[in-house]
Amino acid sequence: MLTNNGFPSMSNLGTTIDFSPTLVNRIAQAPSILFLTGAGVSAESGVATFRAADGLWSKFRPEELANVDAFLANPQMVWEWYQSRREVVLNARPNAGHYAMAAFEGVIPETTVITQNIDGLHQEAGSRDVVELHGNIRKNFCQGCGKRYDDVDFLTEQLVQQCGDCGGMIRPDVVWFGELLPQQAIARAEFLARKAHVIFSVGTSSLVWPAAGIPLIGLEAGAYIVEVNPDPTPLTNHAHESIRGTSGDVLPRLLERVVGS
Ligand code: BJW
Ligand code: ZN
Repeated sequence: MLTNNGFPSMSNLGTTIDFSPTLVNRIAQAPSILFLTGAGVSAESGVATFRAADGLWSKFRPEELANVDAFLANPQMVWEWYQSRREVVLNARPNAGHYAMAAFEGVIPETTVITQNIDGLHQEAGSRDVVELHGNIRKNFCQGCGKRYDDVDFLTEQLVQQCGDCGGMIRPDVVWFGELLPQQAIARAEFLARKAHVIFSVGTSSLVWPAAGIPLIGLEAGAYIVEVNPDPTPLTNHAHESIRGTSGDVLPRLLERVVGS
């Protein structure tokens, strides 16, 4: 039984999932696997997703909040929105899905997590190799001169902060629509996708690019593509397998199945 790394004992799990032998064998023999994750992975930690009926974008329009023009036009509004989300993230804890992905490292040492999430929960769960495509809400930088403010805790600041060097506005270190992804992160993600033997797309709607293209790059290079999501996405028709369920439910069971194989 696997109870290391903090994720729950499998003995209490209810109905079984019949994972395909092909999938189990592929994972057991894979020199490297890759998890591409999205907001759904943190849903079971209480962090809202974006595009669900009750998700963030149902209450707030992305074009008003998640792009640089919105920030320049109304910095205070955007700052407050991120402050409220920071509070949620800092109070959230990793869930069984995060812990299972971290524990896969004990089975396949070359396990990488490429995440669109900005909450840092994969690292908190113990994943050692995490590539953040869309930044990290815990960090900040100056919109004017780029100076980093990573170690400054702005959590209690209600007003948008100004840079001590240039007087510019300080913003969260997240990637907004129309902005380039951190070049090193996307380059490494594409490199890893080309060499991974199994790629999991977990908890993402596969709508936002270039992240949505990562499994497709892997597919072209010969990887076995597996989607874990309660709902279909544009990736579904390209994936070798789609497992309909939540990451916190499916991934610990899959890990146990692979370890027991
Ligand atoms: C569960 C679950 C459970 C629920 N378990 N699952 C090519 C074609 C078309 C457009 C473009 C393109 N290339 C670039 C673009 C433009 C744009 C884009 O993709 N637009 C599309 C939306 C049309 N991309 C960009 O602008 C990117 N920049 C860029 O490409 O620069 C160069 C360029 C610029 C302009 C033109 C061309 C090139 C930047 C993208 C930045 C995205 N930023 C955000 C906000 C981050 C900050 C913040 O948090 O506020 O990132 S948007 C938002 O979406 C966030 C997420 O990371 C991202 C993805 O969302 P995700 O994670 O998939 O969440 P949801 O809510 O959509 O889905 C959750 C899923 O989980 C669902 O499927 C559920 O079913 C499932 N689920 N519970 C498992 N328990
Ligand atoms: Zn500055």
